[in-house]
Amino acid sequence: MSIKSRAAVAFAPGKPLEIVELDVQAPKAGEVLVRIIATGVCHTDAFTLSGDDPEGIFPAVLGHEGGGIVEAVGEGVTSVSPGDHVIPLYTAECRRCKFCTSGKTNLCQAVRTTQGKGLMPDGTTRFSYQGKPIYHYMGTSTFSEYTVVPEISLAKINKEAPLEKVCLLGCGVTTGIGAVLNTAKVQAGSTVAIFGLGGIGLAAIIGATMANASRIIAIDINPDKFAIAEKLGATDFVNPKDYDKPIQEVIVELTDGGVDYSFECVGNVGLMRAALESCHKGWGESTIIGVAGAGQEISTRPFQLVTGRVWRGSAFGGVRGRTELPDYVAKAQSGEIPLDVFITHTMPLEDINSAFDLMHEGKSIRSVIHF
Ligand code: NAD
Ligand code: AHE
Ligand code: ZN
Repeated sequence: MSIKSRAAVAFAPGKPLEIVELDVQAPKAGEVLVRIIATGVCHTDAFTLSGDDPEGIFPAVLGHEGGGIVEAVGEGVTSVSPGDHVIPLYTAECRRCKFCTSGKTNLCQAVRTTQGKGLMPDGTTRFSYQGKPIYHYMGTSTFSEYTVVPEISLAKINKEAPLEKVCLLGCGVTTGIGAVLNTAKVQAGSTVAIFGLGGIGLAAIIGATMANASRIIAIDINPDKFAIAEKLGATDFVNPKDYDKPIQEVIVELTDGGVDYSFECVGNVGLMRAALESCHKGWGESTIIGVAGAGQEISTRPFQLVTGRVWRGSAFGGVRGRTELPDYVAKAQSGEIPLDVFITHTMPLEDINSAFDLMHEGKSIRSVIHF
């Protein structure tokens, strides 16, 4: 048995999404059918659509920043029931695999292999169009009115929380805050530099204010982003285009030797180097959040690390979604995590391609798509 679902499908890399009516099969054992109420559009969706993602597979239903309501559950599903409000997780949390039980990482691997191939854990897809399979994306595929995800890829959240806002906790906002609090574990009184002021970088500013950083340096080549950065707590604003020397030299001079922590929130390997080299000798730590395309590599002089700087990376802010997202939702409800600031545009699914245009033009922070 299958149901019909309006969806924005990426039929090929570099082409606009097409709105079509898909067939969505009923959830199998351990799976859940979710009616998506709203979804944000993250730069990673654009990255995969561009063809730069080594794991990009087409045709697929992209989208990984959604909020929805459980419509039906497959055999054996116990942690959610129809009517529950949920946020789909691209980083599952099975609580049983070697990764989950290590206590050292949020990178559950229970469904990661099939997820990376655009498939459900049994190796098949639940989406089809005109009888041909359409692939899943990041285990979430939130650009569809109905999606099917593994039970372990759902965070059950408070029904009172507005799904058209807390959907942003499915990726961008959680990633930025979590990278500061969970991955870097920024200490009170520290100096912080944030490279890139999109949804991720702005959320990292919120994380840095939560951590009581003393100085938060916001860096972007688009000065239009500085006003929101200031509203969220940034103390200094730097546009690399205003200088004729490498940006790391500017930051080192500004901070008497470099910052305690830096975050790369763009996906530019040259900027990743600059972010590392902006860190203070002896202890500065740089966290890579941005995603770079196939074939790209980072480099620096090993002396940078020999002399005490540390390079880290962060996926979904190191957050274990089923366990930790309910608390992020509560913080959004109380206003401690301000979500409205991020939502610069809202639009129906039919206009989703304009969300990508706005992102590329630097005019949006987050567009939220309503179904
Ligand atoms: P975005 O497009 O909204 O923002 C990117 C910002 O970077 C823009 O403000 C842009 O002006 C700025 N920028 C571009 N080039 C720059 C440069 N050379 N110097 C300074 N600023 C520059 O993107 P986003 O949604 O915030 O995502 C940012 C990155 O994070 C992307 O690479 C995305 O794929 C990645 N991401 C990673 C994770 C993770 O878990 N690791 C999660 C979400 C997003
Ligand atoms: N598929 C790409 C990498 C993409 C990537 O790094 N994804 C991040 C999340 S970005 C969310 O907007 C991530 O969590 N990665 C960990 C994981 O397990 O995918 C590639 O290079 O192959
Ligand atoms: Zn994302």
